[in-house]
Amino acid sequence: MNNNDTIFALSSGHGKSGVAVIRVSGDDLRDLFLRITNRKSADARHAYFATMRDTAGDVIDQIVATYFVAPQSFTGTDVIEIYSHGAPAVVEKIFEYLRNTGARMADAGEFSRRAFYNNKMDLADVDGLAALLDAQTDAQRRSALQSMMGGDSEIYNNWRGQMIEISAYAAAILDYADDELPANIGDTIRTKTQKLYEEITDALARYAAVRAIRGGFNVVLTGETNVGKSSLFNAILGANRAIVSDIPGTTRDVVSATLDIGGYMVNLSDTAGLRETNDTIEKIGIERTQSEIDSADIIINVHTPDDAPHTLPHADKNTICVVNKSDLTNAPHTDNIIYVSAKNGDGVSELTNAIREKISAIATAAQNGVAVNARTHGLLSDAASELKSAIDAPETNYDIFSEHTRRAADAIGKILGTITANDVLDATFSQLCLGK
Ligand SMILES: Nc1nc2c(ncn2[C@@H]2O[C@H](COP(=O)(O)OP(=O)(O)OP(=O)(O)O)[C@@H](O)[C@H]2O)c(=O)[nH]1
Ligand SMILES: [Mg+2]
Repeated sequence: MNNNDTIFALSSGHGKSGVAVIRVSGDDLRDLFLRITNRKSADARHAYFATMRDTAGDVIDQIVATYFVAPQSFTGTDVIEIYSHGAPAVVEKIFEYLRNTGARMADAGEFSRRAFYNNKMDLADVDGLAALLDAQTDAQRRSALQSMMGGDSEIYNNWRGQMIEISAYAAAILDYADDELPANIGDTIRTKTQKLYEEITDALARYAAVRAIRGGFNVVLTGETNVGKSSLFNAILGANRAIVSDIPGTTRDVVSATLDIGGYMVNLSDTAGLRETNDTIEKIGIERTQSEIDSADIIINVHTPDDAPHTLPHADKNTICVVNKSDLTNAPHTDNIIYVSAKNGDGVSELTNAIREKISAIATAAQNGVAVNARTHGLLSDAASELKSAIDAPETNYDIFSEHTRRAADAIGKILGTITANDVLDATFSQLCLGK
């Protein structure tokens, strides 16, 4: 293990910038640090101002550099951070310098991989870090930070610890006499297993919401042709994106745009209006509308004053009922229906507020507990089904009970990377960019 070749990468963003951060990781980088900073001695975790020179003595740049001594660094190895001017030519010159010392460019995620091997991070933390680097909205930032800072790992470790203990007790029931074990141990472990099963099923149920926070909430405009869906789409966006016309059946393809509503990322889609049609292309459009509806987190059902529902058509909690073209009528309003006019902008901000409220309600439910992602979803489902099999095992068969709870613990171990295969590691780290 103790064989970390020296790697480097640009950890700050690419392109022209005020300052660039170049990170170097390896075993015993003290000499390299002294050469870079042109010093005779240096303390760890101090910022040193220096004039960095190449081997010919020509100045590369004026820099600030810091030396982190293992294990007190991001990777757990020795680390040097060089803060130079952000010009691509400066960065390239520093890379050349480092290459000449025998260092090599790091692979994507290689710093985090070292952090993982040196027990600085587990895989749940790495998932959080990847999500944080992708965060575009405040809600994404908060959710990712909680995972990255060990919030999820704590819950997973706790679950795994309980499962291992339960499995051990179940095995002990077979091997020990009753009076050598805690009273009612059989009942106790069954109750505990049931509770764990419920907690994990709850976490799985929050997956859709966590996915929406991380990837954006899918909000879909639907309704009959010509009700003004495309007009409303443009009004919400504040931009003329979708084609509007008085010809029914104008929109064929799904038109989507991303926007920030109250700190949440929203993927808003305009769809083909629903009607009976013989037009082949329009039919395909309507099929696409249906698949958008299937993957929607929130549906906006658009009507006009002519077909305005007098009561809410369905009280689905994730549907918003809208009557558009409110400029054409003075008819009294019905509760819980939002009246808008895409034409003059009336009610559009009420509609955006309603979308935000629905999103907040979904997001609040997802705030507590682990941020289930695509990788962990499968493993959590495995854990849940093992626990279910344990619960369903015959009262007398603690052998089977012990085996299933142990397998559940293994599934959680895989989430943390305590038990893992190389392909899982490759997939997890490669989602990170260079320099992380
Ligand atoms: N008076 C009035 N007319 C509107 C309003 N919103 C849309 N319209 C008009 O209604 C017609 C249809 O608008 P679109 O936005 O194309 O309707 P759509 O629901 O997307 O229609 P399809 O794509 O065919 O399903 C156009 O002539 C719009 O100018 C509104 O708030 N008030
Ligand atoms: Mg349209």
